[in-house]
Amino acid sequence: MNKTTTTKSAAKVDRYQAHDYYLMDELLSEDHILARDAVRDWVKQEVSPIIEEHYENGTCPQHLFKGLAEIGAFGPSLPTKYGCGGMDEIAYGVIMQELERCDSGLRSMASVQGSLVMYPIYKFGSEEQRMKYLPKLASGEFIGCFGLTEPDHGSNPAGMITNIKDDGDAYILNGAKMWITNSPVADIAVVWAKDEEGIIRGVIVEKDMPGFSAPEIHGKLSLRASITGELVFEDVRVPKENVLPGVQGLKGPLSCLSKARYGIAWGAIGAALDCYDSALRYSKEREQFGKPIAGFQLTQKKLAEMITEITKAQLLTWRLGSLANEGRATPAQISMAKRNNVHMALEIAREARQIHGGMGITNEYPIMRHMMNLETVLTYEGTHDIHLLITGMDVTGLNAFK
Ligand code: TGC
Ligand code: FAD
Repeated sequence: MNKTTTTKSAAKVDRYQAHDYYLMDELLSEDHILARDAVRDWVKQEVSPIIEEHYENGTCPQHLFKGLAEIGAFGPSLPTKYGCGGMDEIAYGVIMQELERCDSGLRSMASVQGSLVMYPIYKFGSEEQRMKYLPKLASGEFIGCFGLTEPDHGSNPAGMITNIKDDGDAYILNGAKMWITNSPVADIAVVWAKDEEGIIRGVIVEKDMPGFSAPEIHGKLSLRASITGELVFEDVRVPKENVLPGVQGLKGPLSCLSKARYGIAWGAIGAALDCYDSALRYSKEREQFGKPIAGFQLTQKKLAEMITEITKAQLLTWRLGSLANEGRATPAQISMAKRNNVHMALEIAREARQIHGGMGITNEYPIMRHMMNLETVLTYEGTHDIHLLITGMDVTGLNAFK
């Protein structure tokens, strides 16, 4: 029988069972499975019991940064020399999937740190910058954030107005960034700004630099367990040694986005799996008209279509991971997977909500939380429509953005 009242903050028992309809686990190496299972166990023990409460309260479980570091979620595919995992892109993917199986905000904590902060420092930073920041970010001692989006420039970051001006041994940074995951709790921010020639450069801003503030954005009804803020720069003096020397132009931030979008493609499957798992269990336990609702054809249609879509997304993502390991995954291929998998997960959340009936809208089940989170995931890292236009341009050679 259903509980008729919902709990405000009771710890939840995580009943998740993994689903692997096409035996995808057979494609994973022993290392992948070890990494995946370590994250799965940690999530069940440390995060599942508290995530609903943080989501409801709109608080970020900041103590989890250390735990995420311990399970190797920060920069899993970056070199061990800098305290990172030294694993391949599929290991990175399966880790993101297990995190987002619990909550998209949890995956965000890891993907911003690893793909949007550590990756650009590794890829475009000097050896000194790498040694200074990467081990501290990998261990969770430092938290980072990534500033690209501005109040008036979201889908079109090339229009940014945040800028740096030469001032001897430093640059003077002015401007503002909006919707920045982790910014109010970050020790450093990788910020993209235009120099005096209008060329986009990456700079590392440290939290105690005078003129820098990171106010929290309140009122989010999605991704509530993740903290989001602004970045405000008022004549911030950034030493020249904090400029990333290895890249100029929009391809700098966009290549970080490719790395993070790849992680989201994997992660969204996790959210879909959790919704499917909950719907399958509920439909076998819930009886109406004298039998489990799983026995009705219309419920089976929903469940069969869910596992079909999940399996298609798993295969797409597996192939993308193989290409990424060979350095052959194109930005457009990554866009296709991000767009398809997030949309798939959102549709599955909606179907799963129906299977749970009225209980589907309560905090007894993770469905509404996933659904609300996925509305953000559909928009950040490039909106659903922007990714469609990337695919459109890739197949036609014609740019329909402008
Ligand atoms: P465009 O002329 O197409 O490209 C400029 C240069 O960049 C190269 N490039 C890429 N390189 C690597 N990876 C990619 N994905 C790339 N996309 C493009 C391109 O080859 C070119 O290189 P070069 O050498 O010729 O200079 O640029 P555009 O201004 O026309 O813009 C294209 C567009 C609209 C697709 C792009 O601006 C875009 O992707 N917009 C969406 C913005 C976005 O995704 N923002 C995300 C902000 S970060 C975030 O949301 C974090 S959420 C974190 C969390 O909590 O998980
Ligand atoms: P807009 O760009 O204004 O788009 C509004 C609508 O117009 C969308 O539907 C879009 O698809 C459509 N549109 C825009 N251009 C076109 C076009 N050419 N053709 C057709 N349709 C178009 N950013 C960061 O830099 N760092 C972060 O850490 C970060 N974290 C985030 C966390 C959260 C919770 C959220 C909500 C956002 C975050 N973002 C971050 C910002 C995110 O990347 C942007 O919200 C996203 O890129 C869209 O920008 P926008 O919100 O300004 O929407």
